[in-house]
Amino acid sequence: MNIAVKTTVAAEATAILERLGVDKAAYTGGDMKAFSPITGEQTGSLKTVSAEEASAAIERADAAFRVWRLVPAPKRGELVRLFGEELRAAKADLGRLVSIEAGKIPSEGLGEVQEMIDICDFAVGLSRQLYGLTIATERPGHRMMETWHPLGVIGIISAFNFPVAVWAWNAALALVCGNSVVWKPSEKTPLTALAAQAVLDRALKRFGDAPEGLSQLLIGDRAIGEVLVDHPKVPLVSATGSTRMGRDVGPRLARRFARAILELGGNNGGIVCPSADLDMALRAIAFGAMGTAGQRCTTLRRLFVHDSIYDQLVPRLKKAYASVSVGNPLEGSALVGPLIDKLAFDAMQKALSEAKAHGGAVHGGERVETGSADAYYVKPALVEMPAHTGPVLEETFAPILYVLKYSDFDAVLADHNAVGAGLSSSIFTLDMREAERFLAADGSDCGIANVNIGTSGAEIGGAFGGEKETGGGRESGSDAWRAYMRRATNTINYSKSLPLAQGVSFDI
Ligand code: UN1
Repeated sequence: MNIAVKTTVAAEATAILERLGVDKAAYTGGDMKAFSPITGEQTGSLKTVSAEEASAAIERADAAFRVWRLVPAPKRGELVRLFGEELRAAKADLGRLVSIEAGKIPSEGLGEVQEMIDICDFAVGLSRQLYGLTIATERPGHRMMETWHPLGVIGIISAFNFPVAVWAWNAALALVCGNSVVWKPSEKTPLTALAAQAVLDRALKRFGDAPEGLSQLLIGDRAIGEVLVDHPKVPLVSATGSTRMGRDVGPRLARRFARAILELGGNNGGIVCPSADLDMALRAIAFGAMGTAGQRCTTLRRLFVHDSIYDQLVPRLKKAYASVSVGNPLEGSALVGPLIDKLAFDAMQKALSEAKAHGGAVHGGERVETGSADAYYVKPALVEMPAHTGPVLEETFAPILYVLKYSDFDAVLADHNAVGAGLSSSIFTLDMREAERFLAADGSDCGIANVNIGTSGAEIGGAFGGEKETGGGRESGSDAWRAYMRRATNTINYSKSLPLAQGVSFDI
């Protein structure tokens, strides 16, 4: 198959950066090259920071934190409100840049910016709701309460697949919670990071008197991420990426008793039960497995289909796979854009040959030529597997959906949970016993468990994250904000005596 791809993305990226007010010096003449997966062409060369500069940035952020923590939270919310306004104004440009740099189709590029706007709205409301509890005390004339205080410099390490939304989840909460932010974005998507930071800088300017250095961006490689992870003035690092990365970052943070929010791999499963609405399931599976070219943490990777409906669902699914449009996300109506790079393509091909070696029947998965040697488009792959084994047990960050037949509900639940990762999961059923069981303590072991909805595309209002090798962190909605603050328990004695807790007497 041949798809013509116009080689104009670099020029368009530059025009967007100029419109968003990014200093040209930041993305020209530097030592880190940026590329677009759409054509493989270079889109910029960015100035990187040294380890010393990164440390100095953290020190500045710490100084900013000491001022910002004393600003009343609703006033801090005003900064995030302005950020949301600036994002609304920049949505088309920033969404387009996400498409250019991460290869997302337009609605997903725009959706990513919408996710940033949504979290800003959420955080603004939160800025008036950073509640603590008042707790009954066992002593007369005493009061006990808890107070939530700002924490410090929040380090953010983000991945290419959500190059700006995940940063915004963290930054919006961190800022209303009274913290400063230092961000190390993926080396694969640095231009989007420059653009997002420029949008926040605009809000900071309008806000007026925020301390200098409140939100900073560190363009650099892994060594710069390590500075953030090891720096004693960074009490929390929120890191999104592979489980391998988390295995390094987690213990390093633990060694210095810093907090971690780890959002690592997902090997997300879906179960289609006999009573499922198959039309609905089909659409949800197609988006969950092929959307974003299989490059979401929440992408559907394992599908368990009851044997009584296998022959109704799977042929329709195969048809959808065979006919889905793959191509340049900036032109026309493709639903599946490129993989991020050659490494991703190679990993996909390796997983597919392993699947074949384990008896899998592979449909799709081949490269789609575009005329650009350095762009990696693929047909999404549907792989019918005879058993839950081999590559099925690992996350491969590419559009591969392993399809398995099941007959027993308990056995399929066990298989569903028998992988390292525990991020997202879903069940398609109209039988409330199955639905409730899936959500129960002995059901899905994931941080996200859905009924009649796919595994991906979570709203920001819920806490986002997963268990086991996904890292256990929670970001975004619900009470995820608590991780960005420190809790103090305060007991106040307004009586004239000093009763000790637990009835202890100590009379001197
Ligand atoms: C990720 O893939 O890293 O639930 C984040 C979703 C998006 C976020 C995904 N809201 O698919």
